[in-house]
Amino acid sequence: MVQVNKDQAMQILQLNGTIQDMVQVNKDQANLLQHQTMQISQQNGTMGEMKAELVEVMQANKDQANLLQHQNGIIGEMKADLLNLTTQLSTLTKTVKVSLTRRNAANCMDWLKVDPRSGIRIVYISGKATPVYCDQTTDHGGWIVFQRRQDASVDFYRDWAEYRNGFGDLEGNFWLGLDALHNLTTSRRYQLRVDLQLWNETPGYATYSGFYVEDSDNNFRLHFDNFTGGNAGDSLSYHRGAQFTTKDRDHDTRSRENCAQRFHGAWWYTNCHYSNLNGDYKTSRRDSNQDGMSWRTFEGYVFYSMKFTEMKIRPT
Ligand SMILES: [Ca+2]
Repeated sequence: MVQVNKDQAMQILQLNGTIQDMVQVNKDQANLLQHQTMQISQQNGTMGEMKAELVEVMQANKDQANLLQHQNGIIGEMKADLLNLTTQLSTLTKTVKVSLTRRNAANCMDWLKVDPRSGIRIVYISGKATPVYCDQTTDHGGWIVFQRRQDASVDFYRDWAEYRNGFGDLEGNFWLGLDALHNLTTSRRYQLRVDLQLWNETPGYATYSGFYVEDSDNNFRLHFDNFTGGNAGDSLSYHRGAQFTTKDRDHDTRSRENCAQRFHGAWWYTNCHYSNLNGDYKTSRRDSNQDGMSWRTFEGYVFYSMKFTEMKIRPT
C-alpha cells in the first residue's frame, strides 16, 4: 500500500513537472504572439503612411499630366501659327519675285530663277509682252521653245505671213514666229537645241552655239557658229547662211522650183534640204517623198520622218 502511494506520488510529481513545462511553453508562445502583434501593428502604421504618400504622388502625377496636356495644346497652336506665317511668307516672297519677273523676264532663263516648272510664261521681246513655252527640264532648263511637232493636228504647210507671226498652240504643235525669233536672238547671245524622237521613240538632239536669224528685210537668214554636239548629228550646217523660204516666198538656191512647195515645209532651204522639221507630219517612219519632218543625220537619210520635234533657245 505504502509502495503504491509512493509510486503515485512519483507520478504526481512527474505530472507536476510536465504541467509546469507546458505552462512555460504557453507563456513563451503568448510572449511571441504579443511581439508579433506589435510588429503587425507597426507594419500597418508604415503601410498607412506609404498609402498616403502614394496618393500624394498619384495626385502630383495627375497634375503634371494635366499641365503637360495644356502645354502640348499651346505648342500645337504655336506650331499652327508658325506654319501659317511660313506659308504667308512663302507666298509673299513668290509674289514679289513673280512681279519682278513679270516686269523684267526677257527669256525662260529669267523665269527659271523664280519658277522651276515648265509651261507658258510671259516674256518681254523688244518691249512687247509675249507668251512663250518654257522648257525648264531639258539639260537643266531655261529654254524658250519656238517649234514643236507632236501630232498631225496643226498644219505646218503655211505662208510667209504665218511663219513670220507664228501659229498653233503653245501647249501642243506651234511655230513661235520669225519676228520674235529675230528679236530674241539679236538681243543677246543664244544657243540652239533641237530635240527629236524617232518612231521607235529613240530620243536624239543636236546643239549649236551663237544662233540667230536676221530680220524680215533679210528674209530671216540663218546664222550660228558651230554644231556643239548631240547624238542626232548635224543636219543644219548645210543650211547655214540660207534665207527662209515658204510656199509663197522663194529664197532658196534651187532654180525653177520652190523647195517649200516641193517638200511641203518652210525652212532655211538652200538647194533643198538635210533637215525639214516643218514638213508634213507623217503617221509612220517611212517618208518616200522626202516631205516629212526629216533630220538626215539621225536616221541616216531624208526618207524618214520624226515622231516628235522641238526647237529651242536659251541665253549663253
Ligand atoms: Ca527656188
